[in-house]
Amino acid sequence: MSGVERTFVMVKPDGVNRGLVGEVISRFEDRGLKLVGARFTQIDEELAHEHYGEHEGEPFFDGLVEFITSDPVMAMVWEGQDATRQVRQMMGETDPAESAPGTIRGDFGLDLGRNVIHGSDNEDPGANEREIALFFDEAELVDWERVDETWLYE
Ligand code: D4T
Repeated sequence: MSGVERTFVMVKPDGVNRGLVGEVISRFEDRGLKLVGARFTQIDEELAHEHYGEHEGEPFFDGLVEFITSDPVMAMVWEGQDATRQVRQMMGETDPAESAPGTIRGDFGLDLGRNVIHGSDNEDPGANEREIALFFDEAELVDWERVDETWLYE
């Protein structure tokens, strides 16, 4: 087993309201990724600004903050080989309209501003660790072995 890492994933308020939390968790579980942290929470303005700080000043920023703070999110940490990139592939493109069927956004979304899920950017080194630290204390993350782990990795 090589390149095992942890990545931050969040079902956004649209996904929570549409009852997609279980579906999203199932997809990652079925793939073989391991859930090591989860928190159902409502993001406040301060955390929204920290999390989406790179977009401050963009025309869509205020709407994005209003949306992400509007209702609960399901914040999670998933672990596995190449987890950050694999999760991004399973999510699809930022715009659901450009996302392939079979991806989460391609199966469950239509609009850029309601794209169901967030996952750390695999092209931004350290994004996963930075985002995990924003939402979780180290003690909230669990080290454990899936019973099928020896069948998931060579
Ligand atoms: P997130 O961060 O939500 O996982 O999305 P991505 O990583 O795939 O994409 P992003 O950071 O570029 O965009 C963050 C968030 O802003 C919304 N958005 C984006 C929007 O409402 N209008 C826009 O024009 C853009 C570019 C969607 C995702």
